[in-house]
Amino acid sequence: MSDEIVLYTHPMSRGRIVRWMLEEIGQPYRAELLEYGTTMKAPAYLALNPMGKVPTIVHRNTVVTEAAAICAYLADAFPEAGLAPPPGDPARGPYYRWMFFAAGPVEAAVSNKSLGFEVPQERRGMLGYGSIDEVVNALEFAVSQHDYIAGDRFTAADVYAGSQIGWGMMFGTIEKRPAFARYWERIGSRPAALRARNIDDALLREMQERAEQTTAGKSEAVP
Ligand SMILES: N[C@@H](CCC(=O)N[C@@H](CS)C(=O)NCC(=O)O)C(=O)O
Repeated sequence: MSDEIVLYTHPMSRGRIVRWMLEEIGQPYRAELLEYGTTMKAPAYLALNPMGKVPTIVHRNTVVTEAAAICAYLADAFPEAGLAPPPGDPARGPYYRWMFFAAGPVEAAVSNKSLGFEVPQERRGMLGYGSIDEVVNALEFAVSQHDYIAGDRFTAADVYAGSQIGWGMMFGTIEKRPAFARYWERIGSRPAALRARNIDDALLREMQERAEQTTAGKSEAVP
């Protein structure tokens, strides 16, 4: 059984959330970069993640997919990092609450909004997220109660929900409300968040340069 943590990712993906989490826990890890549509859909990777999506981690023969689940798993596997209130701690309630809220209603509402899908008023009751406005209002409530989403301490729920908020504001799917901007300022500039961002930005530049060189090589080869 290997103690090594392997992260399967792409630098422009939800894998960024997990890299941030890994940088927060401070354990060594190895990243395996996959390409959209090719290595991500190859049998070897589908055996780990039948969705053919990133991120996935493998640790001690355990495969974990789903960015929120990976964050929660890592927080529990490395309790010394103090990124999850322990079972029995009252803060475990809001920790679960907002982690699941971000992985379910927020993720679905934001994805649908970015696709231009509007939920008809009379159908809101049957959708887990109701409407994007209700979700964003609830999220604003969540980040306005304390400094962090589960209370007075930064946790893995901030990595996951905070990533949704930071990206949402950047891509225009979540309004830039003052409460979100203040929250993002508190968590998005943490040293681990900056390290993770720098690593993925550099990898993305390298991938883009390689792709440009390949395209240039191909067009030069055309007689
Ligand atoms: N529910 C998954 C979503 C993962 C996901 O959609 N990843 C995208 C990149 S951000 C992906 O791998 N897309 C490739 C594909 O579907 O072919 C999670 O939270 O980890």
